[in-house]
Amino acid sequence: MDAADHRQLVSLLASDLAWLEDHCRRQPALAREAGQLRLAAALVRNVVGPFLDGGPTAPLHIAVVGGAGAGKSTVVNFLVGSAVAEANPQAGYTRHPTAYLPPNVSSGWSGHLGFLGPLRKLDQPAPGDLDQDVYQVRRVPGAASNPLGDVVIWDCPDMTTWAAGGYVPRLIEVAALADVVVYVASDERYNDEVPTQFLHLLVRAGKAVVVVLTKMPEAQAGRIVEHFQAEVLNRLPKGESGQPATPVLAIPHLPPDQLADPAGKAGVFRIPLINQVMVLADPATARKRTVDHALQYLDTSGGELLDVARQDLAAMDAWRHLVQVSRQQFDERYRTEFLNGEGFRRFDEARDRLLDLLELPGAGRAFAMALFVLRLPYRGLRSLVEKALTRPASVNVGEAQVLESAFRAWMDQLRAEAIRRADSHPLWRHVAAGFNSGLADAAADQFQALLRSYQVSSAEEIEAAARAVTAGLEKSPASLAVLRAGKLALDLVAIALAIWAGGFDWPTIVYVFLFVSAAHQVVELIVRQYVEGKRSAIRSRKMATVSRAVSGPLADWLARWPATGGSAYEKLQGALRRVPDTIAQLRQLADPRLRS
Ligand SMILES: Nc1nc2c(ncn2[C@@H]2O[C@H](COP(=O)(O)OP(=O)(O)OP(=O)(O)O)[C@@H](O)[C@H]2O)c(=O)[nH]1
Ligand SMILES: [Mg+2]
Repeated sequence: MDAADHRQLVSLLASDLAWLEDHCRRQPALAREAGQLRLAAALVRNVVGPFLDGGPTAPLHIAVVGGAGAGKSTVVNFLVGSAVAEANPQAGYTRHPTAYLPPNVSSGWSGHLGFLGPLRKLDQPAPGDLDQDVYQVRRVPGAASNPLGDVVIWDCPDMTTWAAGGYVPRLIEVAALADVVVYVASDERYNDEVPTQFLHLLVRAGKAVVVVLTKMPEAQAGRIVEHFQAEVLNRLPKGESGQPATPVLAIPHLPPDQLADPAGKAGVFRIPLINQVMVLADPATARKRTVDHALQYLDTSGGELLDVARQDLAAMDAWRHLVQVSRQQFDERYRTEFLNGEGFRRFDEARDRLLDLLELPGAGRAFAMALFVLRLPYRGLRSLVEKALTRPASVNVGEAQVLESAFRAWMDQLRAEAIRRADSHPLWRHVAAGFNSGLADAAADQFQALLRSYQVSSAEEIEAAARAVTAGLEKSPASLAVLRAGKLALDLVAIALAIWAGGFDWPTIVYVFLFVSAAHQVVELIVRQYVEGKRSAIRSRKMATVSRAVSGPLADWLARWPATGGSAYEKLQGALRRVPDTIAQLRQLADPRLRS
């Protein structure tokens, strides 16, 4: 496998994860999952990709994260050793990441393709509250080199909500990049829900984390650290990351002159922080650990990341199933309410024409007429019996009418089911809302268009099938002659039998009437049977045509409807299939280099 291949894998995985993230972002209830997917994609782009590309393992990246106004920018200043970052009393001031490069730190690490995703590097310095998808890099002036060595220190926007589409993903980008994360929480708000969830996510993602608690009175520092360990860190699911315990430090509330001089007047609080970070930012091992943990996290949480998609797929499957079941009911209704009652009278005419054809033409006409006369009493009797036996034909409702009412029932069923299930998944809510805003009308338009083109072809089809009953014989004089001869033979046999049975006596007349009628009845039965076969064939064909040309395309249209924006269903399925595969392949590519 060469460089191009691993780049392809990295961009495939990143774009699948990005697509899933976008899919979650459209569902407000899945904001947290969207954040999780963003972290996964950013790990792929910012950590795994550059490593497989053979990028340098230095400088290391240290990201400072936490809730709004927690003291992140203040902690950045402690890490850098001078007041470089804008600490601002307005909580939520910092809106895009800023990288601080202490003296002697290498640059040129930002050139990797896909690095920090959509974040654009600013050419000019800008205030920290610039709310755009950007990041800036500031070289720290001064001669003293940083004890942390070759590190980039990132000041980040706050983590206060998962929902924000704007600045939170910027923070997640940098957190994913980081080799060490410094998590900052202030004394009043160290237990806030969303920052805590984010901390848990970072630890589970295998990040090396140092916690800094800020702004408490110095005397309470020990108690608050203990409380934080018990209440926040110990709620982490155990054994998930295989990480050593997360260190927790305190920087108490300091006067402004100490804040302004972190390396001097506040040195007593800075040194323990620097020491803790140095342990984790070991240049020999830190980057490999970052890559290894990123891949491990992707590997083990891949299933969980995809759960959102699985739920959506299950909901879509349920919707598709419902559409198919109700489509079958539509077809069934057409069969019972129209096809089974429809006589297709054109076939009665075809049957009479076929019987006519079997009669002798030309010279034989007189013989045929004679037989016709002989059969008159039987005919009269039969039509009397038929009239007595058959019930008046029920009025058959027109085809279009049946199809239209079956369509309305179909829509009613879908609407009712969507409303019933609206609380179970956003997809059903989406469908239910659709029915309130034009889905039924759009479906009706689809249906009418399908119906029109079906009706045109259907009328022609019946006509052609009815014509085909006799067309074959009319075109083949030889077969017609054989059949006529057969019928003639049957009539002659009937007459012969009558004479044989009655002798040359008066009962023969009665026998002739009877036998000739019976012979004709036999022929009529055969013809009737044949035409009935054709009639039921046209029934099946019409059923198939309605299914293929009307209910099928309409069901497809309906099944696709909730997946707004094209083939979302197929894309979800594709992503579900590919993501675990791609992760495994990247793992295989990275392993030899991680071990070397
Ligand atoms: N007096 C005093 N003020 C502090 C201390 N730590 C932080 N502050 C102040 O608290 C405010 C917020 O601190 P920042 O470091 O800007 O917090 P932040 O987390 O970066 O905030 P955002 O970027 O707005 O989310 C600033 O006005 C700081 O000066 C401290 O120890 N003593
Ligand atoms: Mg700040």
